[in-house]
Amino acid sequence: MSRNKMCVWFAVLGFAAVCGFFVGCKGLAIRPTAAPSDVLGPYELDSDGFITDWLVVGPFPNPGDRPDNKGFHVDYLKNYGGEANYVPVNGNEVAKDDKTIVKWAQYQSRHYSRINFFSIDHLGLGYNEEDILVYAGCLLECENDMQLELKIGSDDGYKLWLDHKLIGQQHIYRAAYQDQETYPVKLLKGTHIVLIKVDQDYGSFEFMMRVVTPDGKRATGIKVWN
Ligand SMILES: [Ca+2]
Repeated sequence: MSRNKMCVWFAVLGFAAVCGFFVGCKGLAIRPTAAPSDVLGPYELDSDGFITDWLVVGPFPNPGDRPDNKGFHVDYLKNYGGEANYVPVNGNEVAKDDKTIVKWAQYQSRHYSRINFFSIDHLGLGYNEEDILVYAGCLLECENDMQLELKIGSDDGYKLWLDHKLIGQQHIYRAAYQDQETYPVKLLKGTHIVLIKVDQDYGSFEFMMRVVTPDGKRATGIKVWN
């Protein structure tokens, strides 16, 4: 075989190997950007499958009135790659449009499935503060490939990204109840990034998310990292 032909074959084989790698990785989560020592956890889902350990950042403005508070459509992470590309990391800063800085920090809800944003000290929210929104995120590590359901309850609306893909949104005004929406997902073995943005018009301000099997049971073999 001539030298030129060999070069062509090496190029073809190299291309095939790279394609095979990416096909094999399809659906796998992007690895966390933080060094392992900076990632908090692991934590367990609670007895009903709720995620109780989150990184949270905010608040951000959500001006306007029902039915269209404006912050819902504003990407407050646009200077950091955008909501769809974002990886929450404990301690990372987010500069707001008014030049103030907010930081991602952990909140652990040990006794309640609801994540009540008014209970999160580092958000510094006033009593029943209105017209705001926050982001929350975590990593889910699956020990095997799993068919699961993510079930959400929210007050008020939300956008939900899984591994940088917008998988659900509700621009809505309501009280939060368990399992208001269900999103079936197949999570492959590895680490997956969950990012949710919850907005607030007035009144209570909270959300809840649980991870269950298709028959509604608490998922096993999942660890939560912050
Ligand atoms: Ca509300």
